[in-house]
Amino acid sequence: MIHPDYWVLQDEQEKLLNRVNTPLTQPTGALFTRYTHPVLTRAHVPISWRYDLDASRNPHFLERLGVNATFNPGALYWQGMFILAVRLEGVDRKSVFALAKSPNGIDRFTFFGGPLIWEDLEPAETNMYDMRLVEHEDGFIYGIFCSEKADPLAAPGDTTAALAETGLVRTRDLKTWERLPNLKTNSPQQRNVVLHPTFIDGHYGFYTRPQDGFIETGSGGGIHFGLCQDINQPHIEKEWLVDGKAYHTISEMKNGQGPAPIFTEAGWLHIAHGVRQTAAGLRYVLYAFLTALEEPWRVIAKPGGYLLAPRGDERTGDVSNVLFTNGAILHEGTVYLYYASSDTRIHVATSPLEQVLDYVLHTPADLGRSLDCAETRRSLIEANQRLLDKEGRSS
Ligand code: M1P
Repeated sequence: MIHPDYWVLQDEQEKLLNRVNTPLTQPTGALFTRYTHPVLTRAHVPISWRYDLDASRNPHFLERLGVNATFNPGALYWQGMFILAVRLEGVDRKSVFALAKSPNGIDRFTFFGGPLIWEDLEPAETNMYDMRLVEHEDGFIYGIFCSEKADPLAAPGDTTAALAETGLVRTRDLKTWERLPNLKTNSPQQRNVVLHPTFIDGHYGFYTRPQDGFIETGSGGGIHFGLCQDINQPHIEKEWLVDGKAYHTISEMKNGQGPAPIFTEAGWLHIAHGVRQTAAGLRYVLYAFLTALEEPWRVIAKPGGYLLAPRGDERTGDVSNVLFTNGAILHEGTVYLYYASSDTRIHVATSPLEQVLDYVLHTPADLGRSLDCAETRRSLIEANQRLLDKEGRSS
């Protein structure tokens, strides 16, 4: 018999799932519209995925398989639905992937189908997370994610050293998933690897992030690009720099490609994350840049600074002061950016593509030095003063 508390929880969750998500009033000039509520939290996870509903087996109706957080989703517009491939982290710290869908991309996201499962090709793999969903020109939908295991070269007794590689799966129907071997590169570790959606001279293109260690990128770091001939035995021989980390910028410590870039007439639109060190720990913000259509590794425009940084409640969570994105959708001229705050919950922010391109193409670059930045600001002030002198209201 179903435990009676189930119906109480079910009614509560029903209200949450049907809650309307209204846009927040933005300060004038804000690039993206944020929304009142996160689109997905752990409270959205179906009750039957967490509780044993049977009153005889679970008389106190305890949550048997708790969920700690829902974050860092890949995103795809597919068959009229906004689809998210969510990182669903159990209280046991293992992440699994689960799909959620919404008819409008802003609210009414519901999980469906249960956690994704495929052939276990990598038995040493302990954790999987941060899937990018990419509809490739070859007809498959790919899931590219971080495949993590204990570092086999860890010093005796070190139970924290980890090794990050790139896992790959593909599907045509979001139901049956085929696991491919992990991507091989010449870098000791990789995270934030993303498949480019089109072929490059008949090759698969990948944005990579070579790194020496699990957290520190060391001599590696920076978003790179590499080509792979055979996706069934994925291997990249050579990686070259697309957008590097740099001293005293938002990406001083590291950066990483977010979703696969979005095709626009002006170039490939990239949204990435940049990480800097602060006295309170790492700070993750989101930034954008544009690359050439024929050479998606060549940056043609890069505004200075961030486009979205943690704000209000977004600032706190399991890993505070973090915004991270690995999912975005361009639908009917609007960019839907799915981002997680502080490794805890998922939000959406929207902006007309035209506005995002204006931002990317016309925002001054970071010139790298305070005095040069002062000069940029002084030019703006002087140009504005000339305009105000001509047209301004007299007081
Ligand atoms: O905790 C913040 C983020 O840290 C990692 O990103 P990066 O490799 O750039 O440091 C990832 O583990 C990501 O999942 C996480 O949100």
